[in-house]
Amino acid sequence: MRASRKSSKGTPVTAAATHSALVVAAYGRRGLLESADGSRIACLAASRRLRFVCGDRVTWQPGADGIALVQDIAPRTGLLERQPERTGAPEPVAANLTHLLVLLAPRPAPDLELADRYLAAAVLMGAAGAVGWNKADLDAPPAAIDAYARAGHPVLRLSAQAGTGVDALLAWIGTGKAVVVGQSGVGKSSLLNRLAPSAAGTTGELSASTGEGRHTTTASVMFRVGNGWLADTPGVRDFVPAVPEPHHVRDGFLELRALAPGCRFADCSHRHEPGCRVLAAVAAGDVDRRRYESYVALRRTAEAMAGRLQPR
Ligand SMILES: Nc1nc2c(ncn2[C@@H]2O[C@H](COP(=O)(O)OP(=O)(O)O)[C@@H](O)[C@H]2O)c(=O)[nH]1
Ligand SMILES: [Mg+2]
Ligand SMILES: [Zn+2]
Repeated sequence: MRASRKSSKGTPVTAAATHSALVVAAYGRRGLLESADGSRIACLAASRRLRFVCGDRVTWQPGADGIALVQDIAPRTGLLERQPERTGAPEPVAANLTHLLVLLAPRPAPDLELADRYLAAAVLMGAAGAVGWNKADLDAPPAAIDAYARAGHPVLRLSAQAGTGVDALLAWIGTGKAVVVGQSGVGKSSLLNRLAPSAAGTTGELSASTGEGRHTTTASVMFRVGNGWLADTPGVRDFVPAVPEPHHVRDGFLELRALAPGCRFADCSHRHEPGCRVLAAVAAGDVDRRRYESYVALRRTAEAMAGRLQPR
């Protein structure tokens, strides 16, 4: 696995061959890589500051014991990042995403504010966002879900158990890279297992490569589904998208973004300004009030965090 090349000064140098691959599982500094030919190899970050996530394109060199040492991460697009409340640095969740599916179900009781925050993250990273109503075999979606379709986020009725809606989901993902997010217990992993027959085996593969079992519930894993990819993530109780400035939150809500050009002030926060087109639409019932209140709450959260995180 060694290749010779000439340095710029013409001196022959020998260096370990560098390969490129896609990160298909990540747990801390460890994970799994998949090459273009479909082969997989366990990997480890070559340095402490390197933090790869599912969907990352990386370069690696062979290390000891057949482990791939990840040297570098290619520039990312479509990065899903959460802002932890206590530390300053945003945490990457998955990279190079084109699609984000928020999964909801009759059980556990749907947390719509959480769904709003994930969809805002999707819009802000330039990815398409949809709502999946899983366990449709148990119950139809509540009326509140209609607000998503009206805002411009498709709503897919799914049953990971019965296989309902699977074709529509694959058609939506197309050749893209998607991530499924949501509360614990809504059926994210069940959906992955339904779409990617190899999914069930991979947690074992990951355990074997690291000699640990406990991370199988906290790792993110990604699989080929149809003509694209789908990443599974651990369930969360809370999520705040990382934004450069609190006012960016405004651009994460499709229906508000569409109305904003009608506001009197270009930097309207849609909360108290005169001549606000959004406030008028909320009052008239043209914008879903619950979604609007989610926006106000997320903006307030982002403002509070920015105040705490930035030294004055
Ligand atoms: N009735 C029904 N149960 C489901 C469906 N999908 C998942 N479940 C169940 O919901 C529970 C949680 O599923 P899981 O995939 O672990 O959820 P996750 O935490 O989001 O990954 C399991 O008991 C599944 O069997 C579904 O479509 N219908
Ligand atoms: Mg799961
Ligand atoms: Zn406004």
